[in-house]
Amino acid sequence: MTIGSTSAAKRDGAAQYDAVIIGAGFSGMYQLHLLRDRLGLNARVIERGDGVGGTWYWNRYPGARCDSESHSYSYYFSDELLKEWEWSERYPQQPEIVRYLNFVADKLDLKRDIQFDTTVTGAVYDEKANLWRVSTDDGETVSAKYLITAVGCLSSANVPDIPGRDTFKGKWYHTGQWPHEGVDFTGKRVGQIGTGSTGIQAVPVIAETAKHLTVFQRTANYSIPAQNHPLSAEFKAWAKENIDEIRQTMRASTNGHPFLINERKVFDVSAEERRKIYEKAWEVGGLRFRASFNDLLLDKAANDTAADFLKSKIGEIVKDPETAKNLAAIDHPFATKRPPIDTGYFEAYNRDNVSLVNLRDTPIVEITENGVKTTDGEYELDIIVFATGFDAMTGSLLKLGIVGRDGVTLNKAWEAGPRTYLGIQAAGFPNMFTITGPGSPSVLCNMPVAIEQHVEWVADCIETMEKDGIDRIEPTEEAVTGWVDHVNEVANATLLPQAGHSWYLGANVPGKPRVFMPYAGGMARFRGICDEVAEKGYEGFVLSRDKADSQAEAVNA
Ligand code: N01
Repeated sequence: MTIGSTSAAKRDGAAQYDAVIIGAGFSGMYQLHLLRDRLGLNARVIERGDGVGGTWYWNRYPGARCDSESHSYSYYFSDELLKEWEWSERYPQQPEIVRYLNFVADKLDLKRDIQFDTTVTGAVYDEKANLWRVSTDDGETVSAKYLITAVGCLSSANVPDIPGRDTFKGKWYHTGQWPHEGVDFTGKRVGQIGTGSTGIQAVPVIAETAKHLTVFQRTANYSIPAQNHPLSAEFKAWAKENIDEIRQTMRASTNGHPFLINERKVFDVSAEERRKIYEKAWEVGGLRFRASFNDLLLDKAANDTAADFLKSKIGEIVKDPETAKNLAAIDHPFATKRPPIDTGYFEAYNRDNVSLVNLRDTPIVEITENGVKTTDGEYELDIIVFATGFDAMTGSLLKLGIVGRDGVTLNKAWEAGPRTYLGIQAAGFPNMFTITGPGSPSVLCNMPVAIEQHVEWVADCIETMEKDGIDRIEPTEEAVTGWVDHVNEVANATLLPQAGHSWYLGANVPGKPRVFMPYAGGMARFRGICDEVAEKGYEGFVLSRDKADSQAEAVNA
């Protein structure tokens, strides 16, 4: 295979590509662009949906909106794209993000190399041929030297297996598999299970048209107002004139957002000063609240001050004391679960047609044909909305049917939890790259920033391999073990593992191994580590060439 090939070769009747990319969201689209348009490789994207967007293609639930500020929720690799596109609001709604991704796909002419409406059913490494054989639900099998999984961290819906679910006579929906034609709640009795970021966005919108909305809350949650608003002409002009500065800030920041975490510590200031800082941060809104102090995730006593402030806000907003008490009965430190941001969430409970059920006091017993039954009685419903999250970070990868060297499945290799080096590769799966995989900053970061870093690193790595005639790359077991230890170590230095029921730990899916999955050491630090690994000739990886007798020869082990 040579750099510069433009069309798939046919081998044994099957198409052979240089690279197969699974998923056409932010990651897959950019990976295609780099491999095809920068490296001249012949790459194919396989996508389950019938359009681009990935997570945003599926998550069309009422109120779906990005929690990252729009001017930072964009590809920053191209000034041209940044200058041409215009966001309308501080936090873009789902349809606007899908429009943006279509704009990029059209501008870069990506769709001609994306196979839509196709689900990958298996990806098996053929060691002899050093090829990945990728099969799909249309009966086709294609081959590629490189396999890039760009399936997103939050794509595999978690629909809890509550007894009786299938007996329900009304309709039920999961927010992550929302019908494209929408759902009409007018005059309906709706039950929503789940109060994470998604549920908190959905409640106020569903409440607008439903006859009654019953929210079933298992874990009470903090939420900060988004303070969303249309973007002014001045702001739009500022964002276009300051692309370099915004890019630099996002790259220097811990979480890839366009603002830095304040250097001060919580107890550096008086209680009165702190209150003023929190009040101001509440008014500014969104994830910037977390940036008020630099020790909120490091010191429990410091965290308590933010937690108490946010709980007191619930008491100020929600009129019914019992509802306010249940909403504020939060059992984990602030931001140890992904902090939701909202538009009118707590206010929605002041409506006559919204009520809260605290599942900690009265757990769900079953779903009946009429609705949801808790230990306290039956709630009759026409529609149930499962805002119950995802089998995050690993769920979508493990569904792909990946089989590596010696017939070892990814499911087997990760049965005690995901094991990667830099979140990019797993030992025993040569030439398979994962974008924002477990062990990378991913979901602790503004996703496009994490995605661009991974995609560019992978493209640079493949370019080096092609130029140097390298046939395969995979990490050593030792490097993987070292990285897994490091991921745990940096997580344990924070309060993050203290939210024992968090999806960061896989705790939301019954039977899933409890392992802290994202890299909590910060995006800027992670970028530095990845760059250093590459500069040192891909330290921790084995790069090898095929010898004439087909025994692989290691070039850097
Ligand atoms: O999912 P979640 P999500 N019985 O897992 C409850 C991103 N996101 O879709 O906490 C009863 O956070 C569960 O309760 P508990 C963001 O990264 C981004 O809301 O497990 N309840 C919880 O309340 C976010 O973190 C944006 O006790 C059950 C809820 O369901 C991630 O997606 C917008 C249950 C699930 O919360 C996931 O958020 C939205 C059961 N059997 C989301 N099972 C934007 O930026 C689960 N729950 C736009």
